[in-house]
Amino acid sequence: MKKRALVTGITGQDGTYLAQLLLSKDYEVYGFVSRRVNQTFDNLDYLGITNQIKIIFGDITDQASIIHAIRTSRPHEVYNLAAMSFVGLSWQEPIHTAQVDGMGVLYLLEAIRTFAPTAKMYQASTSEMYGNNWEDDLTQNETTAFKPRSPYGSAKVFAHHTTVNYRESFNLFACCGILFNHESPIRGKEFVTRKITDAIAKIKLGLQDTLELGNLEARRDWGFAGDYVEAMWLMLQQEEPDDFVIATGKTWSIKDLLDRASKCAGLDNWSKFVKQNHGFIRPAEVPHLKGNSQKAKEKLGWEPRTTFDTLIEMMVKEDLKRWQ
Ligand code: GDR
Repeated sequence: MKKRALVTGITGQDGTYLAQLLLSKDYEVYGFVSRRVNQTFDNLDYLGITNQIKIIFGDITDQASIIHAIRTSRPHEVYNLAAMSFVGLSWQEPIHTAQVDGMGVLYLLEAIRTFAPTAKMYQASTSEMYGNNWEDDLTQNETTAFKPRSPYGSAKVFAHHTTVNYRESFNLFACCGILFNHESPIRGKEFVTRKITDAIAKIKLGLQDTLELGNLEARRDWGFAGDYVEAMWLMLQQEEPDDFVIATGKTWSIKDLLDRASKCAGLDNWSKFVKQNHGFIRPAEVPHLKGNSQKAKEKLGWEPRTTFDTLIEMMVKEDLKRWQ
């Protein structure tokens, strides 16, 4: 019998790579899709897997639709990747963000507890929950206290604690993956990596003159989304549910990212075309992220395979191809 997985947020970057992974493992994959948020299947089309997914329309803030999805798919595994995932927007839409990223998770947990109590659940937690907190060695791990700096981070902290609480109270097999930034050629263009690789490709080809960015000093731990979805799956294959940091253990500034992306496109000096736009500076910034994923290495046997240099090169090459 095939295993069945229900993936919320399947049309996003992570949902798409995860669906590809699950299909390669012979799962029956159900995708929970909101008609209102994202009606396109561009990412799934990009990987050529759209017609292998069973789509169930619904919304993570509409519990009746979640129950319908759970009862229809009868999942062995549920991956909750549905979210308002753009941190910058969360200051403009704080209530919507809390409803989707916070309350949505509670609706899902309740539906699983009631209608599929033996299903295993993955919750997409995030390094944004740490805010401006780190250990003495400047890394964040599973025990580092959360000090979120955005409505997005706060909503995710609520979702994280609620997931852990349902595990401890009702014995649900629920795991939180605390994923640090993870990117790919199908990353949304609102995120800084893809914004930069897309613009650099266009500048290289003479289709754009300038690139406007916010804070160039922030540091992030960037990995490849394709590697990170393997960690999600591994968490649900363990004997016991647990929470894991998934990261590369390295950190780069936006300036480092600009250096690398320009070099990949054969552009010599990004300061000629990059302009600072204060509109992209956040009301409160997370200055430094560098994850310690030692626990994932020891317990899941997971390690990132793709280096930062390879990742950025992959993204720039793909964007050059798209605009040529
Ligand atoms: P982040 O990703 O907020 O870390 O969350 P993002 O790429 O949006 O920002 C990274 C850093 O770059 C700085 N920055 C800019 N960011 C954007 N988007 N646009 C700009 O013009 C710009 N200029 C500078 C930001 O200030 C920030 O410091 C991502 C999301 O995928 C979350 O959903 C996820 O939980 C975390 O990663 C892990």
